[in-house]
Amino acid sequence: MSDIDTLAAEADRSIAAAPDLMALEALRVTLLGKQGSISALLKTLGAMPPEVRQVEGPRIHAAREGVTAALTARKDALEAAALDERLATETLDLTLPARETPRGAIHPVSQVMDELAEIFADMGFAVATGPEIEDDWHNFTALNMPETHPARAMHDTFYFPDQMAAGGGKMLLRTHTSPVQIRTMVSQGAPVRIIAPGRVYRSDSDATHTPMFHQIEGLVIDKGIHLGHLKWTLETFLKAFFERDDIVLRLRPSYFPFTEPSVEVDVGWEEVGGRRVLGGSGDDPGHGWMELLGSGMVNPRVLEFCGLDPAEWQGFAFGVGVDRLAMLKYAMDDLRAFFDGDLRWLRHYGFSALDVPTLSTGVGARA
Ligand code: 2NL
Repeated sequence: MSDIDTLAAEADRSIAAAPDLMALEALRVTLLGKQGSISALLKTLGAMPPEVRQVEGPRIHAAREGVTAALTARKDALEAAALDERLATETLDLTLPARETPRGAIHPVSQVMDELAEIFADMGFAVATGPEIEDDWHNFTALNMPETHPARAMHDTFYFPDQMAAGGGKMLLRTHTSPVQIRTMVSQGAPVRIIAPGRVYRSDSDATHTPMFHQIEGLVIDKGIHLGHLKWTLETFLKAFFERDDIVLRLRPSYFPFTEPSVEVDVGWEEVGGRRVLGGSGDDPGHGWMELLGSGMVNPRVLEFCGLDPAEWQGFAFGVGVDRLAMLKYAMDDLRAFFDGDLRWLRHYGFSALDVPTLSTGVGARA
């Protein structure tokens, strides 16, 4: 056997015996590297007489190809074995519970918004949203508040000094979510049954007012709608929200430019353990009334602004502060803490992501 055959046979033996990829790579360098033994054989070709080279050349090249193929085959085998071993040892038990409990908390305002959506969805209302930057037509004019209307001043509006709407009107931060309902009536016509929850802005800041707060408005437009529908809807909503069947409403005449007649809604409260809790008639001894909502029958002029014929369509609307509802339901006494972003407050008053409000468990249930 020539030295080529010996070298090739030895190489095959050590390649087959290489225990791991690192040993195999070391072998590759020893055989095929610049200083490798096969490379050394190749270098001898130059000094050979042509007739010898014609015989030895193909043998050396064949040996190199054989070694290369053996290296590749052993590499594939070692890698397959390593994968098999990982697959056998690295098992995942998908039935194990999460190791970490979820961090973070749902803000009470978000939780209450979800509760409201759930309650009104059950009564057939859809949730509508719209822009927080509005023009004065959608925020005021269409709501029967012309340029000179004193209620415009009452709303303490944040105007954008340099922006004008397409029609030449002023741009502003919406002062209520009514423009969402205006947009819905204009674009979809009647009938309508929506709630519009969201952020609203008024230039007002003290212990009980923040310049940004949350409001939810409701709007129903259909044929033959009257105050009875309004009262039933608000009563059903408040009973579901406060999870008490003895919620008593008192409707008082009021004034809003966008409703006629306008109705302010008070809810009876009683004192329990030094705290005012909603429930019972406010006229009973030890009880009182708390103003909670504004509402009314949609002013025919508003319907006309939206392209609806008031002879055909009627409706009711209401508006209520979400932050206020959250404070009442979850016994929080400081509105400003809502927007401080204090994690200690949020851990105390926040909700688990698992506390999804559903009517079947009661919208206020904590998991
Ligand atoms: C309040 C009063 C209210 C409305 C909002 C409304 C919307 C349209 C038409 C007519 Cl599109 N009305 N919304 C009606 C009455 C009262 O909110 O005191 N909110 C906190």
